[in-house]
Amino acid sequence: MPAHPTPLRFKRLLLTGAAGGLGRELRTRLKAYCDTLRLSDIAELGDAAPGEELRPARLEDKAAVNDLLGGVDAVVHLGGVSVEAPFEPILQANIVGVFHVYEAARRHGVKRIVFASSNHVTGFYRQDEVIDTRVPVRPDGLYGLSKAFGENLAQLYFDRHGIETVCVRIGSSFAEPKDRRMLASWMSFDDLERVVVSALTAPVVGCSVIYGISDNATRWYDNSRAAHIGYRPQDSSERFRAAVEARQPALDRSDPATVYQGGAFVRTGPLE
Ligand code: 15L
Repeated sequence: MPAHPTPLRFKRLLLTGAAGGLGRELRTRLKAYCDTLRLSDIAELGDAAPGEELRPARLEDKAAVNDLLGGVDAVVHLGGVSVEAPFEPILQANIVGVFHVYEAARRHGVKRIVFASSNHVTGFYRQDEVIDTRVPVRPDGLYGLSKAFGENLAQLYFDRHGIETVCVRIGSSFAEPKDRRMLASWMSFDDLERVVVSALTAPVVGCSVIYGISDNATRWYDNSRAAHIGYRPQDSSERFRAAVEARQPALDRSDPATVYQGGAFVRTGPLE
């Protein structure tokens, strides 16, 4: 039963990063919204289920990415490096790679992209601040910076070429929150599906930014400027609170990971 009730079906959707943690979740869920789901990754994708097309591709390979977008109606772009890492792999997958995706979209006339951005675009805001989707970026590392580049690229391709994007600054999307920080940043997999399908199907999005979190009692993000996307989270981290707090009773307030929204990302290197 799809978590998002939409009458819209796509002929062919492309999901990049389909072998990753969130890609595997969306692989099973997005099939309900399209006739054909094209899946891409550099990691093993297994066998194609009915209605799936497997297209392994490296994002830094311009020709391969160009082929990948042929004949698709919309793209859910999760592909790339998803944690802090040295500059070279981030440069190739997240900067060169995202450019190839938008160039291919332009050439093939693809008009809607859901870009998996990250809370780490604004990770250096403090945990005692609630920010909306229009504050200046404050990346907490090279990974967050590369996602900020992707968001800016999305804006350029909307302004120049009319390609619409919803940049989803994903919080922490796991089966359950792993620590106290994630009580604020957590997004359930059902809510992940809801935000992605809302972003794919909202009639007019231009280039929008939305934070991808559940309806958590504690949160640092205000999505009111993204209400046009129609994302209505149905889950909350609250039911995990007691267990998480019991597991992590004391917080070290001198630790930057406790002070800043990006958590441990604010102190992970290497910035080389
Ligand atoms: C991210 O952007 C990562 O891809 C994910 O692995 C989590 O660490 C998440 O942020 C987070 O901030 O919890």
